[in-house]
Amino acid sequence: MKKTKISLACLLVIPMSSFADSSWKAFDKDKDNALNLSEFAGYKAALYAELDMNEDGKWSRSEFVKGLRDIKGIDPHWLREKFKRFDKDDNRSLSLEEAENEIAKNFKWLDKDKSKTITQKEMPKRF
Ligand SMILES: [Ca+2]
Ligand SMILES: [Ca+2]
Ligand SMILES: [Ca+2]
Repeated sequence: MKKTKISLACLLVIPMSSFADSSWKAFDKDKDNALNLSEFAGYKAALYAELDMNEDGKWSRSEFVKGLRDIKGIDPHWLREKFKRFDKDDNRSLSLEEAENEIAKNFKWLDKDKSKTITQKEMPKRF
């Protein structure tokens, strides 16, 4: 299987201003009102960087659940379920690889018409 390469590791070292203030539109580099995979990965990487409180490049369950609840107002019960699904090796921590996998899967899932971009219409409200 060909692995989609997203350089999340590189993106994480970019200093981020507060994620809460920026919408996905800030990551739409070519301004076509849609996110391609690399733009989407940039968006997600910024969000994940914000979640990693102790900046160890991994996400504990509490960082993931508490962070997304505080930033996005997402239901913690739902987040815990999500974390369990993301955490493939079940060590209660998300690695970069696990996060990258999820970002690629998430992108595919959101791209309903398989156009390889996520348009404004496909974008979930909470984005
Ligand atoms: Ca775009
Ligand atoms: Ca961490
Ligand atoms: Ca894990």
